[in-house]
Amino acid sequence: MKLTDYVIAYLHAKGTSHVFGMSGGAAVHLFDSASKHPGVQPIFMAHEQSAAMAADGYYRVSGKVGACVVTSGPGATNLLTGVCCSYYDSVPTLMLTGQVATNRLKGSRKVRQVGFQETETTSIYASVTKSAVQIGDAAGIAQALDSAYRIAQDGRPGPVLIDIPDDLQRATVIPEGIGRQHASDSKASPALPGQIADLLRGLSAAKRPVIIIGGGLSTPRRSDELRRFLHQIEVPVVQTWAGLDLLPSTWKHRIGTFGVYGSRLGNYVVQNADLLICLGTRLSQNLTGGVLKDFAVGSKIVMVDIDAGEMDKFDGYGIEIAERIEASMSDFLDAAIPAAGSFATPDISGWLAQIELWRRELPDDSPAEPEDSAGFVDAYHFVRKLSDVLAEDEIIFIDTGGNLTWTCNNLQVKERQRVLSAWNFTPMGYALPASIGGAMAASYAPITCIIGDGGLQLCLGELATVVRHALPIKIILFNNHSHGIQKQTLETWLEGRYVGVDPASGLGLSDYPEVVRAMGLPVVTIDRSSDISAQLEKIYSTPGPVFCNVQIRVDQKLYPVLKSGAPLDDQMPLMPREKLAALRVLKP
Ligand SMILES: Cc1ncc(C[n+]2csc(CCOP(=O)(O)OP(=O)(O)O)c2C)c(N)n1
Repeated sequence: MKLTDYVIAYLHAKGTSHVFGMSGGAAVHLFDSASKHPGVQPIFMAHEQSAAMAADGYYRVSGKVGACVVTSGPGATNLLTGVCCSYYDSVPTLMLTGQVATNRLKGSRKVRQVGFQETETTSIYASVTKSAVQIGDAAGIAQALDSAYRIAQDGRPGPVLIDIPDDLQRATVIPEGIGRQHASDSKASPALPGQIADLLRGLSAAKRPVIIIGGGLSTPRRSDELRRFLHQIEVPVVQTWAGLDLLPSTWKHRIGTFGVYGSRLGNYVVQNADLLICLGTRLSQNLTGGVLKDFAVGSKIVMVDIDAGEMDKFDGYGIEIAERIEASMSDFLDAAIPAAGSFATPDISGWLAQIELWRRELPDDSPAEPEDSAGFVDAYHFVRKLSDVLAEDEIIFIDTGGNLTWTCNNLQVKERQRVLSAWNFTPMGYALPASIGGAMAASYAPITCIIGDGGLQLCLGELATVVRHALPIKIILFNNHSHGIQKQTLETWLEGRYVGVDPASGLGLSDYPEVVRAMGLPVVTIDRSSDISAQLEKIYSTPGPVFCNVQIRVDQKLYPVLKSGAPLDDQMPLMPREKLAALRVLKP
């Protein structure tokens, strides 16, 4: 059997149904094999970066390893930004990169290149994959694929890469072990039941407990088990953005988001807690704020994480993680659900009353229903209207910048919706290619892609991919004719001196509706608030792709937001100082 046929058959046996990529001299055999296999469809993208993002989106939607095939040199290097998205969000993907033939590899010779486009792919990717290997002979492919699938998914998941020299791709291999199952290396620690018993005892004794849930509960996804656990313990829950879709917005004890761009209520709850239990979140700086010693000062912090390094990293840096439970979310929940059966619910009526008081008293930063001024719409208002229209099981990919912030802070998440983004790497230009991968993973189920006009420029070519496959993606462009988030950064830090953030300060932006129409997509423009609902109804009842150009007000701010250096409960726009102090349970 030809080696590339073996590779594709292996992917199929593991449940990977699509390979995303672009052709090139060192990738033709892999694509030829994919095109001949009835169960693996090659999807040709406009850019390899997009292919890696599509593979990432494919996993987030299906839970199956996403795969890419690209050529050597520039094909391989172009994957980098997409691979980083997967690495930092713990998404298992498999990158298959072509390489020059083994007799053209430079080996130990003191030169930069021997073969055409020769590039040391594995060393480039060593720091952003769990494993990056080049096979040295054809027989090595079986072992390389076995290891790749195991490593990608075991422990803390992440991307892996196999570099395959061109001559080996054409070699013959004996088709052994295709699809064989491998026992996982992961085993729950024997200490886990005792640690969970301690955690539940602590929770029963707490006066102001809070559970924080994050993206680690989605890689792999454990939302059903999480809900079962939360039902049993009934304490307030705050979410990171990556954990936004783990619970519907109507969940009884759901508080909302917290962090630098999080909700004021979420930040008050976290800052005033006496027990924080962190599940599937590494407490990034975007959550804690920049001054770690001011984070949740009166709280005991318990963290459950598969990666001990994420819990130990705070030692000596201002946050004390009092209890560290090293476990996967699956192992933790499998043990915690039965243990919580005999849980003694704490009396937290005072805490719940305090939260209700904050809910009433904290300022609402999203503007009220705006006047119907023709020419633009308010982003907060638009997202609320969009929430009404989106289906119960809609898959929503969001890019980065203001559009991400406005959406995460205002979307009313429904029962089975998915809300997805490259949370930790946040490159512009992610949402559209990831939506393509998601659409393939969900067998052409409807997808909503939210993106800014800056982000769209980085992946514009992928609109051709959407058209080519008639993918039912509703692309919602938050068109504020600028890099909205960057404008606000410059207003905060450089007295509003704009550089390279809008056309007047040096940025080139196109007439997107015209460009997109020329690329073959239907375009609808929304530019007055009274039209939003009717236009959205029309868009969402139209089958296939639709591009929705939403004219967002150019001066739209991202509020509330924390200025670096401030404690979490002191977001901008700043509250009167007396009110800030009066609302704090714990006085600094
Ligand atoms: C590839 C990449 N380059 C630069 C940045 C820094 N950055 C973050 S958001 C942003 C502007 C985004 O503008 P736009 O997509 O129009 O979104 P808006 O904030 O206006 O909603 C920039 C330049 C980034 N995140 N990714």
